[in-house]
Amino acid sequence: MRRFLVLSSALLIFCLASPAFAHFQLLIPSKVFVEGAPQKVEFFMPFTHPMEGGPIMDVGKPIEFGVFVGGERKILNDEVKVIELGVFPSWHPEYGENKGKKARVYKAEVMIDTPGDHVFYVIPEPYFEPQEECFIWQMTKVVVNAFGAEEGWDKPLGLKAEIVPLVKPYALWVGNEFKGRVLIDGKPASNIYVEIEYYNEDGKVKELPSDALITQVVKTDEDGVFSYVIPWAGWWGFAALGEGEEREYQGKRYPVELDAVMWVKAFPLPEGVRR
Ligand SMILES: [Cu+2]
Repeated sequence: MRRFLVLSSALLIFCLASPAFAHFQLLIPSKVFVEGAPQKVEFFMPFTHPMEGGPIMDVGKPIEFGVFVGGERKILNDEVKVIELGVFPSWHPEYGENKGKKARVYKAEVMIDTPGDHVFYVIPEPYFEPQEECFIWQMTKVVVNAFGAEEGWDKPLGLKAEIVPLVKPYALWVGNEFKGRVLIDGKPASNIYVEIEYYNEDGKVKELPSDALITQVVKTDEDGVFSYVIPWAGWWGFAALGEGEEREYQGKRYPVELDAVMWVKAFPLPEGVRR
């Protein structure tokens, strides 16, 4: 599935006005549950268009990668490694500048040996999007549960922008509703867009009725709360689009789209009850 892109810069006003081209910071763990014995969990963190299966945007090393467990914050920047994946394909609007360029992707490996919810987060480097003339800055979370101790998933971490789940985020069946509250600078973000995409790993989804279905969109209510019913199994990303402070780049000031992102995995229905 590849979109046919006819983008004219005149049509693009700035980040918040163009939800048709959604970027997501991924933070995908190799497992959601650690059980039995201490285990290593690997985290994959490309900045990409997950439903379209690419391309991967080239970004600098994350500002911070870490975990909250038992109310304590552990910074794990030393575990973050860079790998290079792919090049920009010609259909992507940023192709011109990036022709033939390899995109950097970050990975981390973390040993989990204590019980409790491990709320992992990444604060990436703000990404300058030349087509939209703005920065995209996505504070991203995912929860790994260890040894059955279910505590911590619903606590805010105090990130600049964050989704605080209102549903236990690692126990979702297909068809369950995922619900969260968006906080920006600690305050509920009302009436903002939340973009939702499936992580189309291995190109499982090949065709869509329209490009409109690449990204689904819901809005937060007065209290910053949004909800979404997950239609099929796999990893789903939620990106609540906020507004940050302007940032300077090559002598000019640009708007910053400050987003709160969270990843959840929906499990297929158990065999005996599947329709
Ligand atoms: Cu892009």
